[in-house]
Amino acid sequence: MRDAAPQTIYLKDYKPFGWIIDDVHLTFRLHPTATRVISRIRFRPDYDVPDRPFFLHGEGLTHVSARVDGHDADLTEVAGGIEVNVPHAPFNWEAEVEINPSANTALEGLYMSGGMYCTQCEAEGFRKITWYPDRPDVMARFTVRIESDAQNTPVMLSNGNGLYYEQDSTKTPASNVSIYQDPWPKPAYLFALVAGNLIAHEDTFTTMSGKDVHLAIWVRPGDEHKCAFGMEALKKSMKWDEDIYGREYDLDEFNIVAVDDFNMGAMENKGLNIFNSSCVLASPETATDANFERIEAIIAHEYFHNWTGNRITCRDWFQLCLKEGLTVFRDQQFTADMRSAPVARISNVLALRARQFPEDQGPLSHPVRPESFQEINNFYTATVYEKGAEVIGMLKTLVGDAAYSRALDLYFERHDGDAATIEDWLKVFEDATGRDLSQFKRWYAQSGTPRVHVQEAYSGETLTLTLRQSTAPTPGQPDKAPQVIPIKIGLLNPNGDEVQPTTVLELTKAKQSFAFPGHATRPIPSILRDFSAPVILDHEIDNERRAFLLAHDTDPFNRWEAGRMLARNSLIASITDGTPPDTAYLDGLGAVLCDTGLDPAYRALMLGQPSQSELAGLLHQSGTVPDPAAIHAASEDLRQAKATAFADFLPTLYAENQTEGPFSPEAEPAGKRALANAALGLLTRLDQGATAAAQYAQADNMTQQLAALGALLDAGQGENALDAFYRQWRDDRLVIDKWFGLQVLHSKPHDTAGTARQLTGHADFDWKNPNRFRAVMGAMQMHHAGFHHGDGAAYALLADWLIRLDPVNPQTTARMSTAFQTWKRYDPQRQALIAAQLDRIAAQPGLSRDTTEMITRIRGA
Ligand code: B3K
Ligand code: ZN
Repeated sequence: MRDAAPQTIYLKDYKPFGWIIDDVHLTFRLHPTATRVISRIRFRPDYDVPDRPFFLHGEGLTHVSARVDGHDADLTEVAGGIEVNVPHAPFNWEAEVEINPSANTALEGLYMSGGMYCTQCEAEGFRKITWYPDRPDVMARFTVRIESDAQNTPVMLSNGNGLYYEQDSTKTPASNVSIYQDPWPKPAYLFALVAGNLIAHEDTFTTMSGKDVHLAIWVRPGDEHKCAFGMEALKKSMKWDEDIYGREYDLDEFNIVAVDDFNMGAMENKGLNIFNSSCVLASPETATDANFERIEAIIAHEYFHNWTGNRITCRDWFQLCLKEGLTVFRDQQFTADMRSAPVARISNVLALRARQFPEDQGPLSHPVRPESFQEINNFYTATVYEKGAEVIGMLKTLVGDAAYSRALDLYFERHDGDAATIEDWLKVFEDATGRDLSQFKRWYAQSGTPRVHVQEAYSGETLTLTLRQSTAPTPGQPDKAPQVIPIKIGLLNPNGDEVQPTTVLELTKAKQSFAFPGHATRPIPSILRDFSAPVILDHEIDNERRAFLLAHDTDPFNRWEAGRMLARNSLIASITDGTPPDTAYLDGLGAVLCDTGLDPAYRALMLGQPSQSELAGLLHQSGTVPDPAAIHAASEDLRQAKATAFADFLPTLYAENQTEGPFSPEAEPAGKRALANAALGLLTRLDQGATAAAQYAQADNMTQQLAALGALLDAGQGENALDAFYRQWRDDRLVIDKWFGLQVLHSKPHDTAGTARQLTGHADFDWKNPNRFRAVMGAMQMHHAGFHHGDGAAYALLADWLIRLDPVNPQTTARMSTAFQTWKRYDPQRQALIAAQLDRIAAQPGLSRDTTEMITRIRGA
C-alpha cells in the first residue's frame, strides 16, 4: 500500500461518500505485534449521489484478505487506501488485516501504552486499524468483539454497552472475550478500544428520566486513589448538561480510561473517553489546584461532546469548530457555574491572548473554519477551539439568552444523528430568531484579530462614542470586510456610580457612532465589558482614567483589565525608555489586594502582569522590535517594585490566605492558595526564601509544595529541595513531569537552554512520552527570555529534538514547532537564527506531512 503524498484538501471540493453503512462488525484478535482486525460491513448505495469508484481508506495495514459478497475482492491499492470493484447495489464486505500496535509510536490508531492497548482515531486514525471510509459523514452502528489470549488483558472495553464478557485465565493461553455494542450511529473517529490490566473506580448516575448509568474510571493498579475528583467532575457535568441544555446521557455505561502516552488532553470516543493521565488523575498530594481545575474542565468538555460532537457530528473536518468551539463554550459556561464566573472569564481571556492572538497575528493565522489543509491534525488550534468558543459567546450576546436556548433546542431536535455544517448551525439561529446572520458568518471565514478603535466626544449632555474596526491582512486574505462585533459597555459617573448599566452596541460597519444623551456630567465609559468580542481594543485614555476604572468599574472583567493596562503601560515605558514602575498603578493595585471584600482568586489574578511574550507581541504591533532581555528585566523590575511597595502588608496577605483543615480543591480554598502563593512569590524577594523554605517543609499538598519549590529556585535556594522533591516523587510520572518543567521555567535566561539540555540527558527523560517531552521542551519555549536568548542555543536545541521526534511522533512534533510561529517579531539576528533552524528541519529527508506543513507555513514566502 502506498502512503498518501502531501496533498491539499479544500472545503469547496467536498463530495459525499456515496454509500450508506448501517452496521459494522469488528473482531479484534489482540496481539502486541500482530493484531488481527476482521471487519464485516454491509454497504448500500446512496442513490442521491452519482456513482463513483468505491474507495476505502487504509494506512500501514498488512492486508490479509477481502471479500465482496463472499468472493475475493478485486481491489487496487491507490494513494491512502484501496479502490474496490463493487456492484452498484447493496453488498457485504468482509476483510482481515494485521497491524502492529507495539510499533505504533505515533500514538494514532491502535497502540500500546505501558503494556495496555488503546486507540486514538480522531481525526484520521481509524484508517490505521482497518479499511474503512474514514470520514466523519459516514455514520454507522458498531458491534465490537475483542479476543485476547493474554493474562495481562483482563479488561477489554469498546464503545457503547458491554453485551458479553468471558475470561478464562485457567486456560493456557488464557481466553478473554468481550463484546460491545454501540446503538448510536457514529463516525469512525469516535471508535475506541482499550485492553489491559486496569482497575475501575466506579459509581452510578441516575439521569433525569430515572435511568441508572454505570460510571467507571479505569486506571493502572496503583492509581486508584487518584480518581475520586474526576468522578465527581463527571457527575457534575452530567447533571449540568441536563439542567442547562436538557441533554441526557444515552447509554447504560460511561467509561473513562487514563493513558500515560497520549498526544493531547483527552478524547470523546462514544461511551469510552480516553484521557491523558495528566488530565484525569489527581490527588491533593500530587496535583495542583490548577490541575484540579483543568481536570474538571476537560472531563466536562469530553462529556459534553456526547451531544455536541457525537450525537451531532461534523460533515467534514473543515467543520471542526462546529463541535469544538461549541463544546469549549459549554465547558467554559460549566466552569463559570461551578466556580467564579469573573475569574473563569479572565482566565479564558488570558488563555486566548496567550495562544490564539499570536496564532491569528502570525503566519499560522487561519479562519475558525479553515478552507484548506494538508494535515487536519494541524488544525486543532486555539483559533478553532478558543476563538470558535468566542464566536458562540458573541452569538449568544447578540441574540440574548432566551433565543440562544431556543436555537440550541432546535439544533438538537433538527440535527440529532446528523453530520452537520456551520451553515446548519447558523440556520437554526436564523430560524429561531428571525435574524439575518450572513454578516455574522464572516467570523467563521475571516482570519485575523479585529482592532476596534474608540473615540469619545462629549457635548450638550451627550457622550458620543465613535467606533472604527479594521483587521490587518493575514495569509491568503489581503482584504477584510467589517464584522458584526458586539461591544458591551457601561457608563460610570465620576464618583463611581453606574449611570448606564451594561448594554450591547452592535458594531457592523467600518465606522459607527453611538450616542448616550442625558448625562449632565461627562460619564466615564467602560468598554468591551466581559471581553464581549475577541478583538484588540484601542482606546487611548490616560492612566488616571485607568486607575479610576481599576478602583470603581462595576464590571469585574474590565476592572481587572484596567489594572492589566496600567501594568502593561508601565512595562512598555520601562522597556522603551527605562521609566521606573508606575506608582499610581502600584497604589491602585495595593488597594485592590487589601480589599478583603474581593474574592482571593480575583485578587490573585490582579497581581499578575502581562507575560513577556505578550509584551513582545504588543511591542511588535506598535512597530518596535522587541528585545527579550529588556522585556525580562522590566518584568523583573516591576515584580521587585511590587514586593517593595507592598512590603508592609505582604506578610498579612500571606497569613490571611492560608487554608485550614484537610485539603479541598474547591474554588474558594484554591483561590486563597492562589493569592497566598502570589504573595509568597513577592515575599521571597524580601526574605531570601525564608517563608518559602518554611512552606516547603510544611506542605501537605502539591499546590503548596510546588509554589514553595519555585520560589526557592527563584531565590537561588532550591538545590536541596529539588533533590528531595525528586527522591520523594521519583515513582510518580505526573509529578516528575512537573519536576522537569519547573527547573526550566525557573532557570536564568542565559541558562535555560543549558538546563533543558542537561535534563534531556536525565535517565527519566523518556522523550517518546509526549508529556515528558512537553515538560522540558514546552517549558523551554514558555520561558520567553530563555528561549529567545541571543545565543540561539534554545532554538537549536528545540530543532534537534523536533528532528529526532518527527519520525517517531509527527503529531507532537508538528504541535511543538509552533514555538517558532512568532519569529518575525524579533530582530534580524534572531530571525536568521530561527530561519536556519526552520530550514534545517525542513531539509530532513522523510519529514512527516504534519511537520512539513507546519514548518512551511511558519517559514512563509
Ligand atoms: N476531539 C479531541 C481532539 C482530537 C485531536 C486530534 N489530533 C479532544 C477534544 O477536543 O475534546
Ligand atoms: Zn473537544
